[in-house]
Amino acid sequence: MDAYERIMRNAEEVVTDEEVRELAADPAGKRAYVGYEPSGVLHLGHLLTANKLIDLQEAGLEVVVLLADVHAYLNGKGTFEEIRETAEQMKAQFIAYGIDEDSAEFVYGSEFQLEKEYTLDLHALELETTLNRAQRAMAEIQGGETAKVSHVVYPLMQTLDIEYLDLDLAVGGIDQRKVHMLAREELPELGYEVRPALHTPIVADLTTGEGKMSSSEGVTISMEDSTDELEEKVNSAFCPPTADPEGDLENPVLELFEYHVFPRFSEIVVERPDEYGGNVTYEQYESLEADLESGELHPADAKGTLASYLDELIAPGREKLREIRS
Ligand code: NAL
Repeated sequence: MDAYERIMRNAEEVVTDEEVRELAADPAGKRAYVGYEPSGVLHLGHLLTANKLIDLQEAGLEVVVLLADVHAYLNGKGTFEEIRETAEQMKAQFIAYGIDEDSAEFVYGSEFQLEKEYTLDLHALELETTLNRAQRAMAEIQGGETAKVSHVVYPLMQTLDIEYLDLDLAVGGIDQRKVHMLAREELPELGYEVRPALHTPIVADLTTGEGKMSSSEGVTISMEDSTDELEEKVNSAFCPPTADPEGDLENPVLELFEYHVFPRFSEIVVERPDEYGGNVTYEQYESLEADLESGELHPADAKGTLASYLDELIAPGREKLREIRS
């Protein structure tokens, strides 16, 4: 896999492809970032973009992880002290998960977002942007609550961070796309450059195959889950044996294989007794998907395999959490 293919693996969208190709041609010294509102426990939603950061490190880029404490505050996630503490825990779990500490930079938003120059730029951006535009950029991030003034400042700060962190690529879930589009439009108004963005998919809810998996709604898997809890959740996951003919339901079991397991392991072994066909090894996601859809691979075997690989991925972070809390 060359640098471009690795950068693009499992991306739902890049804006623009041409800009990403340019970046891939000469990745040395280029900086990509993801920002996270600190929360104490990582779940699969965080790990999907973390997988992309690992891809980017392997492609030769430097990665910046923004622990977006001010953003979490603006989004009503707690006091500054609470948010700081959860940010430290989050950082430790990312490193345990496999983000290479030596080539990654972890930055707190509050380290630069409270400076005078930043604040004046923020006000310039406030003057440039309509309320409507800022609200639309925030809608998918914030969900259904009544918008506060803080909620419209939030996407403007996210826009400005792309400049202030001196980034060459902004990475986020597809729910961040309106913020990144706002950045493309507004940064030049302040005399700053436009940077490309890469968006990862959002994995469907485990039990229904609908919507987005997150900690707040539906069932997700997190660094807090024991091996047994994880198995239980995977076993109860929605896993239709054939693709949904209407096409509007996802198969979360397949999505987890595609976005979480295959990117981190070079081969996947499904262990089965001989009377059920014996062990099978998959090197590519597509072969596993084809076997599940043709009935070659039973959903129960797929789920058992998925649970054990996810458990292996989560184990170091689970251990780290235990350490932090003891
Ligand atoms: C991502 C988030 C918050 C602030 C950021 C600043 C710069 C770049 C990315 C950022 C978190 C993200 C979320 N909006 O919904 O989790």
